[in-house]
Amino acid sequence: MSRNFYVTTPIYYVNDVPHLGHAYTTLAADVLTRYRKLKGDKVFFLTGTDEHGQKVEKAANATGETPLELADRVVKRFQSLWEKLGIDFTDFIRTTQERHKKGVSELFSRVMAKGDIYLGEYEDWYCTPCETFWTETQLIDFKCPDCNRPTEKLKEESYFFRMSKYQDALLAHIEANPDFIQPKSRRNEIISFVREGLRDLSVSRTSFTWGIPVPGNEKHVIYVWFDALANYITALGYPDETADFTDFWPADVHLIGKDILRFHAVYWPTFLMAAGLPIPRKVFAHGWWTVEGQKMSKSLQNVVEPNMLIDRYGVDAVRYFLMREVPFGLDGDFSHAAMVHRINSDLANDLGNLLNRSTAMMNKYFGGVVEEPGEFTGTDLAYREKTETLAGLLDSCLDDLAFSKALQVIWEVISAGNKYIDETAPWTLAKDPAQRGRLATVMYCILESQRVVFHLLFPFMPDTCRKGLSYLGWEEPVSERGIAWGGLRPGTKTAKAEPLFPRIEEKGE
Ligand code: ME8
Repeated sequence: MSRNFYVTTPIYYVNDVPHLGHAYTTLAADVLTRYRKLKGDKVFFLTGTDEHGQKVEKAANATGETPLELADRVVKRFQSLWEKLGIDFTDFIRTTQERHKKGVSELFSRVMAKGDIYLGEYEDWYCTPCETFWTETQLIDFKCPDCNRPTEKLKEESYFFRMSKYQDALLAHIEANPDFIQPKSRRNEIISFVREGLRDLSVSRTSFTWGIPVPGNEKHVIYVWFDALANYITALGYPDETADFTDFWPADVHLIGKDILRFHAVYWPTFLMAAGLPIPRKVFAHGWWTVEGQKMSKSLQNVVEPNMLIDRYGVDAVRYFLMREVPFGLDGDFSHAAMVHRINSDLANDLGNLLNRSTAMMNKYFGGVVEEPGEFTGTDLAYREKTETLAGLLDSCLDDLAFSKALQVIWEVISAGNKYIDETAPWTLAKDPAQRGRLATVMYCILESQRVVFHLLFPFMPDTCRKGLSYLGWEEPVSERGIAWGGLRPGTKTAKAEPLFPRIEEKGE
């Protein structure tokens, strides 16, 4: 049954150009989107940029641009990367857009009208890179406990959100909805954080001006996280009750990195409770990538630039690697050696070689034309069954956002294909004219299993799968219909495949 599905990525700060971490979350959202669409769902996939706040203002000062000039320049870098990475988003929101500013002001006003935002005074330690206030006891050597950078003491008049009021309701919600915060280890962290007690949250600043003014008191700008989190609803049209808002809110899943979980699993739900709006169904925090064993950082000059990776290895190899190498939710390491190894073993050897040898045999034995299969033997049936159960396995992997596991189970069918060829030995059958019917059946199974695989792998590697399907003579667009066994019609003309992934020389080979 078709349903509506709403997936989001964080909106990325424009003080920095896109790196591996940004590409990772956005890619995961894309795979999920393409998978849900393949299953016939109506999907809204939102990404965008976070353009307000002191961090962006400071970066603009440093480059001599206005914050908006900086944003206009950097946003293009994100948008062109998403195009190159094959990201199929529905909408791209920029927090400097009118629609967003209007929605944020309205959200702020409504929460204030309810009495949950009040004017007070703030004195605490601020970490600008994290855009976060800390109490003195939370600091470690007066440095930010999250990023270990220096903090500064700020005292200012500020509006406060009565977050404390929602502590019990939030805890009850988290406890009643075990899937709300994932993975589980992260959920436990949030539960302890909330249990320790929620303080009211400063939600305005007077020390700089680059932000959305507080309605009715223009001396203040709205706190950048209040502004940013609201993107998930302003993009749907909030405060207007648009069709998108009705169809897609609450979000099915907010995909984020582990460093911004508290904002999404504590601040955001309490803002929504105060505004009388439903809470997202799931917040999933993925892990962080290190690079060749080291933390990725500008000062180490080891920031992995996704454009460079795509130019070097090709878009689908990068998509495959990022989704396959590390279970979603855990930290992982990027290295060129690991990338090249995956390309050679999984993509060139297993996937590419299977298509190659089977289309070559088709050409040789049948002039590339698919023949009517005969009766299936035990080996054929086992191979067919392995192929047919794949769709169900993938469903459960993707429900759990287990992207790596999903690719693993797809690869089991690909390996089964290579093994099936070795066992059935078409080259031996081809020598005996009496075995021509048997050969046709074997070749049919080989092609048909790959056709199903290319459908199910499509969300991960769309270009490769389109190519693969066209070698198999499959002209229809990729859709749920194509997942079922038996789609390949006798008479279809296949073509000998060029290698999908040429091998790359491995150091030390
Ligand atoms: O936090 N590995 O934006 P941002 C994996 N504007 N992910 C990484 C990473 C790494 N090495 N480094 C960063 C913001 N990330 C806010 C979001 S949402 C309402 C506002 C991830 O550009 C990080 O975990 O600093 C985060 O999810 C994302 O990049 C965006 O970071």
